[in-house]
Order: sequence, then C-alpha cells, then structure tokens
Amino acid sequence: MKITDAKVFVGGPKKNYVTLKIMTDQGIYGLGDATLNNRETLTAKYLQDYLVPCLIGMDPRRSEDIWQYFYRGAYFRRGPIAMAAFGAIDIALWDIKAKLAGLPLYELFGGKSREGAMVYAHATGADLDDLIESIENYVAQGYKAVRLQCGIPGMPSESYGVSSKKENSKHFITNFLGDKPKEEIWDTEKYLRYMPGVFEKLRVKFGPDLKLLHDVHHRLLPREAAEFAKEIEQYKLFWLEDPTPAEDQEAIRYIRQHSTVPIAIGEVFNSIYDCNKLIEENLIDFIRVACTYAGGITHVKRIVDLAGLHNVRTGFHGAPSHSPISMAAQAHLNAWAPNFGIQEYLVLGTPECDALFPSKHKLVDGLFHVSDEPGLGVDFDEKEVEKYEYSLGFHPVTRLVDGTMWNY
Ligand code: CS2
Ligand code: MG
Repeated sequence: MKITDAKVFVGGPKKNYVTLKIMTDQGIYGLGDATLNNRETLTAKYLQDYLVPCLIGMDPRRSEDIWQYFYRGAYFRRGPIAMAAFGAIDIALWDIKAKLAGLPLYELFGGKSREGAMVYAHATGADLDDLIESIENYVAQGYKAVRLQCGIPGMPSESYGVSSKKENSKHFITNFLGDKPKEEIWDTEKYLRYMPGVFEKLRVKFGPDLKLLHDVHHRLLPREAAEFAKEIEQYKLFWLEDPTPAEDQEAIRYIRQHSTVPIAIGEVFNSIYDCNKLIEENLIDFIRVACTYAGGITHVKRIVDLAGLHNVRTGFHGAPSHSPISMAAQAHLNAWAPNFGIQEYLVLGTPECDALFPSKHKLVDGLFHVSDEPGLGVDFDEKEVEKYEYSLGFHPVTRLVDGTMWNY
C-alpha cells in the first residue's frame, strides 16, 4: 500500500484550520489537523515544502516508522511548528489504519473504557452576575463541568477569557483577528483579592456537585500562585490551570508544597520531554497536551501511558483553534484512556463547521459520544473549504500596570 498524494488546505469558518488529506493507492484517505493557533501558515508551509514530498510512495500503515522518520529526520528536535506538522500526518495515518481495519479508531487502542467522556465548557462573565447566568445556561444543557473566568473589578483592560462588555460575555470566544496583537493590562493584586470570593459564591450557589475549573493563564509568580492555591483549596476546584508559566517546572513543585489543589498543565507543550518530570514526580494532576500540538496520536498516547503510571489524568486542550479532526482524534483517545479525566470542549458545531467537517460524533448532557464510523469519524468537504480565505491573527500581548511585559 502506498501514499499517492497529500494536500494541505487552509481555511474555515472564523478559523484558519490547516487540514491535511493523505491519499492512498487503495482509495482510502486520511485526515489530519495542523492548526497551530495564529501561526497557521507556518505549519502549512512546513508540510508542503518538507514533509509531503517525502510522504509520497511511503506505506501509510507504517505510522510509527513515519513518525520516527520525520521526528529524527528534522535533526532539530521538538518545537510547536514541526510537532504540529508531524501531528497532522500521524492523525491522518491513524485515520487510514482504522478505515483499513473497518473499525472506529478507539478499537485500535484497546476499545472503549466509557460510553460518554465528560467535557467542560467555558463560562465567562464581565462580572459575577453575568458569570452566574453563563454557568446556569450550561447547567441547563446538562454540562457537569464548567471552566469559569470572571471580569475583575477595576482591572485596567479586558483580560484572558473574559469580555468587558456584558452583552458579549456569555459565549465569549477570543477574537484573535487583526494585523497586530491587541494589548492587555494585567493587575495581579486585584485578581488575587477578587477571585477567591468568586469561587466561594459559586460553590454556595451551585452546590458541591458541579465541577468548577479555572484557568490562570500563566499570570502568577510561584509565591503568588502558592498562596492563591492554598486559599482556594476549600472551594474544591476540579482543577487550577496554568497557575504559572509551564517552562519553570520547579515553580510547580513550590505550589505543590503549599496546596493540594489539583493542577492542570500542558497546553503549550509539544513533547513528552516537556512533561515527563512533571508527571513522574507527581507535580501535576492533569496533563493538557493536544493531539495537534504534541505530535499526533502516536506521541500523545505515549504521554497518556506515562501519565497513567503516575495517576495523572488527561485533560486535553480543546480550544476553538482545534478543528473537528484533532478533536475527534482526542475523542477516540478519551473513549479508551484508562486515566481519562476530562475534555475541554467549545461547541464547534455551527452549521458552517458541520458542512466543512461532517461527522456523527455527538455531545449529550455534557458527555461526548464518539461515533462508531470507521476511522476518525470525521470527513472534510474540499468544495466547502474554497469559501474561506486565510486571515491574519495574533495572540494578544499582556503588560503589567507599570508597563512591564507579562504573559498572555
Ligand atoms: C486556553 C486557550 O483553552 C484554554 O485553556 O488557555 O484558549 C489558549 O488561550 C489558546 O489556545 C491560545 O492559542
Ligand atoms: Mg488554558
């Protein structure tokens, strides 16, 4: 069996999805996602210029060997652009493998460990009342877990995950489009003073069963994060995400020494070598890698297995930048993983998105049910993608009140 061609497409409704389609001499094709948020043209170019020409003629069933060929062949190790490009190829090859077997992908991992995998939605509010409304809306739809981000009184600008305008805030999704990064100002003291009270009020309002998550988005210093984690321990969060930037792993140890709040880290990681120490030394509770950013199914499954040995559960990244293809790859891993924790899931199912990526996966009562179609269970409409053009976008940049550059 041989790969005969591979095409890269860039475009989608409000997102520059980078979609890879690998064709074979047996008529079966596979789909992969290489959407590296706000750097999409780079993964597309990496695939087109360096990887696709080598793929032609290879045996698509040899996904492990192909992964090693590209990873080792790059010489320069890791990095988000390369790993996302390898990830797209890998996801597409697993799609082909499962279609060849005539089985849904999860069967190749060892079958289902659960029928529905718990997801969390993003509840946001310009202020607390607004946030409560947003949470109520998800609870009414059957969600069992929500991530909550709340506007902070007196915060000098919009900050991560929250709209300052009440009317936008309920289904707020960051708009990255524009020809320069937007600038945000962050005030740590105001945040640390206000947020614990938010958790307290939400616990009282929603009771003990609703799972509450919160993303600090890399904003705190280790000592601040430790103090914050200690203070909010009593509100029993499901997780506290990215309290400090993940590259300083000693900072996580420091937080750990002061609090038992569950810590979730890893959306910016692209390799097992970014998180093996965090996992092996039990410094985190949830690993947040994504199939696209961390080298595809072959590599992420290795991370999941390592995590399982150390009681670290999965909580794959699922921001809207991931196309339904990588979300499907993660859904199959979620159906199987013995150490599954939760999946971030922001409703991608607009009519435009469904037209571009038809699938039978479904979300029922806050649980994701993976489809039983052979392969990933997602298709891609090449005619539909012609409607979309690439638009430039950037992550915002953040400064402290005195102007110092900080972490978005
Ligand atoms: C976030 C992301 O979903 C999350 O947890 O941290 O929305 C993140 O800001 C974006 O993926 C950045 O590309
Ligand atoms: Mg996050």
